[in-house]
Amino acid sequence: MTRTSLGGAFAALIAAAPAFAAVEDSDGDGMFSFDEMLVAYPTLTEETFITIDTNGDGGIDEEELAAATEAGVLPAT
Ligand SMILES: [Ca+2]
Ligand SMILES: [Ca+2]
Repeated sequence: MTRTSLGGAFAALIAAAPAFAAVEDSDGDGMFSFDEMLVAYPTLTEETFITIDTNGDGGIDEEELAAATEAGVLPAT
């Protein structure tokens, strides 16, 4: 019973966090590269990455990531 309630609290925590919080800009250039996106989305394909990169600058900014999350383009994690 304890395990069930703990699981519920954990699920609520995950649901409350923004979906893009999982992606980390590890080199600090202000954009998420394909490699940085792969850390959060291991099944991401280059084709999907290009689709998400709507301004074609080779990196995903937070706006593009939020739009992709809303559109459901990103693979499930
Ligand atoms: Ca980066
Ligand atoms: Ca971009």
